[in-house]
Amino acid sequence: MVNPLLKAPEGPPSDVEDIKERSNYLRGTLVESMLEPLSAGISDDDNRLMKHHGSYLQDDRDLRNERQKQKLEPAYQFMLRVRLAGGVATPAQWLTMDDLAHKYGNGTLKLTTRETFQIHGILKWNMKKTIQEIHASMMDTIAACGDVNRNVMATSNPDLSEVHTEVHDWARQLSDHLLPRTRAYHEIWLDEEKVITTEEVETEPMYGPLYLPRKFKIGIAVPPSNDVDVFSQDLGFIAIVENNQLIGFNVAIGGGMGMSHGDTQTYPQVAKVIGFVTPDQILDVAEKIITIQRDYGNRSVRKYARFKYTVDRLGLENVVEELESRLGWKLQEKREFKFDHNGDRYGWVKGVKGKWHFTMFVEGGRIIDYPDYKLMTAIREIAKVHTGDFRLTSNQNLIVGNVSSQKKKKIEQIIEQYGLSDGMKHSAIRRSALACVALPTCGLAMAEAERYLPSLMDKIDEIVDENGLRNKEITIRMTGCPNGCARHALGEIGFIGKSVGKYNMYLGAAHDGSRLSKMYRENIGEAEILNELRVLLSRYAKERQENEHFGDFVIRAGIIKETTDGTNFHAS
Ligand code: SRM
Ligand code: SF4
Repeated sequence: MVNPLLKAPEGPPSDVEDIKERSNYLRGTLVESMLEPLSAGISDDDNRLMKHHGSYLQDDRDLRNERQKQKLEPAYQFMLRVRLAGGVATPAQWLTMDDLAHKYGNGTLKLTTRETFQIHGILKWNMKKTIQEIHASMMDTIAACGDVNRNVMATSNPDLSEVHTEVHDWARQLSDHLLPRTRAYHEIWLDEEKVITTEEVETEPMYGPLYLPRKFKIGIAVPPSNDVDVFSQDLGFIAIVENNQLIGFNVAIGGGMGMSHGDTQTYPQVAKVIGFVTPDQILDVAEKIITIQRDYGNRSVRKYARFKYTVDRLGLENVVEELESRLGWKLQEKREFKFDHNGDRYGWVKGVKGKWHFTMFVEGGRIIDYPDYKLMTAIREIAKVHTGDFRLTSNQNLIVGNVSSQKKKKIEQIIEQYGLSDGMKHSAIRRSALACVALPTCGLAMAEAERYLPSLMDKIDEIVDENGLRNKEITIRMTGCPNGCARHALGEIGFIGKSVGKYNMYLGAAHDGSRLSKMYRENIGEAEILNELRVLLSRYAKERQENEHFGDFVIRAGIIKETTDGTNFHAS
């Protein structure tokens, strides 16, 4: 039963709606575009569809001006993102990704903030081969981007291994259950023969022919770790564990990070907990929530189309009522839970069944061989002997997971030989820092993030040391634009790129990822950032209460006003 009072916003459909409608279930003219020999790029329309296949056309922005001067087309290349539910990959899959990055990409791998791999720099002519090799390694890139449910995240840190295994399995099931049903991907990239020939017979039972108004994201957290930033998800599940048994999940809806500079109708939002469900109910809950967004999301203006705006516009209670009506049953009362942090816990930890897990710090999530730190080679060496798994964390780090006691010694040797535990020598604040990709590949970046943050952190570390805060975990999040790919608004200190070298600075998010930050300074460069931090961190060192986190301190000390909800994120 659909509530007749609920309505989608009126207005003409956006251009992307039109492209999807004409695409014949995400096919468009991708086959022709990929074969077109005169350009390394593809048409705008096909690029919109390409996202649903896990890829974006990009160009190397470092080369843009020079190529323009030379009247050459931009240095087109593709970014490819893998669907990897819960971020778990086998050693063989790791080796495939490493190999593909060297053969067809820019020789590096990016571990993303949603627990998966990206390869940058793939030329059009190599895209099909790359996707086929990923497929042969039992992975795919379907729905890694686009107006569909994206990679499903799950808490990676394996201190409670048995529950984690179950939770990862639910992440996989959600990911599979919510996949688009079109065979377009298989036909275009894997040369599957087209069996269905008319649009009448091919259907998308859940999404419909227009898919969703916008991307949709799901994450599962296992308290006390909120590493997946469950409140930033369109749909978050919080595992409820009693006597070491997973009894179900609290359901949280309507989170999201993106916004646009200067448009206060766009804002980051935290998801709200609406009730509790048992494990066997989560597929149904996810599906029905997605259909609510399908039916009521804004298909006219994409920047207002995320589910968080749908929830805020319709009203949380109405959305819950609609959900229960579609489910045909009621959610149970939400259960108690407590998060401590949203970061990773580094080093070795012993899980169940005698298996060990090693979490390593990967700055900016970039797997690369630096001149004096052969990170990529080291992990390749581990993958060659490892019999457990790799877990990509939502903080862009890596866990060598499920190491048997027999293999531990060998893996420890490699870790030592290549200095993989050296990350632990960094300050806790540096280990808690995230940066999105930004320049040179991201077409939307207004400022640097991943390439710049390490040098800024060198300077912040000096301030940290001057104030005796080396072991104090404070989360820092930097993004090259307000889209928030490193979940900037949930960093105790956040930086959003405004223009080259200039950032808006945010303070006051909760250390456990439950409260958003607020803007503290606008459009400042490095000197001002460091001046501000010198004062703030010195005050924190002297005035903080026992166990008080930085994000809470700045509010108590009256330095910044608390953001109680996304709708007052912009209020000073
Ligand atoms: Fe993101 C768009 C990279 C996580 C919000 N994001 C992009 C694009 C594809 C740029 C574009 O549209 O042309 C970036 C590609 C850069 C590149 O060169 O690789 C990009 N996003 C990333 C990654 C790789 C950042 C990273 O350093 O890890 C993350 C890949 C995640 C994944 O594996 O699926 C990534 N993006 C996020 C997150 C964090 C999360 O999901 O937990 C967010 C904030 C949460 C959210 O969605 O609300 C995020 N990305 C966006 C947005 C803003 C969406 C909005 O609501 O307005 C955009 C722009 C858009 O969609 O129009 C965007
Ligand atoms: Fe690009 Fe902006 Fe996302 Fe950074 S936050 S990767 S600059 S879209």
